[in-house]
Amino acid sequence: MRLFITFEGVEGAGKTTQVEMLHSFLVDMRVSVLKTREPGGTALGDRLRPVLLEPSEVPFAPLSEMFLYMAARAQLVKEVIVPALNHHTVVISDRYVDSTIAYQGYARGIDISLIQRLNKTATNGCMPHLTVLLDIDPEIGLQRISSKPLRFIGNGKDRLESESLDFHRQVRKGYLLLAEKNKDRFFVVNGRRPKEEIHKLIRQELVRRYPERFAKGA
Ligand code: T5A
Repeated sequence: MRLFITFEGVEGAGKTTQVEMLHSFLVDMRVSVLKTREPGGTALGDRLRPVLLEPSEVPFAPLSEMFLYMAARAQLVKEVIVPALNHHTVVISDRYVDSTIAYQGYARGIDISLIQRLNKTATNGCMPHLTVLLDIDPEIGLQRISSKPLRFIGNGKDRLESESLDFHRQVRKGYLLLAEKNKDRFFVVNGRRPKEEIHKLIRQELVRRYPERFAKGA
């Protein structure tokens, strides 16, 4: 069975935490599983990641930013995601196509249908079967990551984290609209719940969707 799961949400929503928890759970169940992230996950993506995230004195043109994310994605899909899915390995990705729609589309203002077309080209139509949206007020998410060790010079925040609160509110709004439009694919969880509770809800959702495969370990 091909299964591709993505995690989405605003900064500090808890995506990486839940990716790790789900990955460990599936490894314990002896499921062949691979976790990756965007931007990153390939040699090219890992080189693009600092370009995209390090604070920059010169603002990026929104289209340049979008194409860089798309370039990292095209490489990840071709080099990692599709080969893994072809080997029936479950793939879990920390961010994917919906991030570009939420950030570069709803928040930066690039035409959504253009992003959708480019996403389709970059991924060759490889879409997630399940997208977990960890929904949280961006103020809380940004508060959570502010306690992380400083990673960048200046205020310690990356280029996107440094955007205004209004920008991050647009991102959240965009995600909620995407979830509303793609009800079958999205599973929306309140990101303010305790980590273990969220993990349990995600496992329950997997059992609900794929009982033959996951009922035993839940
Ligand atoms: N981007 C990305 C675009 O603009 N367009 C795109 O197309 C793509 C793919 C990526 C940046 O790039 C942008 C979006 C991003 O700005 P990143 O460093 O990968 O940058 O940033 P994030 O993916 O946002 O990762 P973060 O680390 O900021 O947030 P997470 O992964 O959502 O949160 P996590 O799990 O690291 O948790 C943060 C803190 O909260 C705690 C954790 O212990 C940790 O301390 N926590 C909880 N606390 C209380 N309750 C819970 N339920 C908690 N869950 C986690």
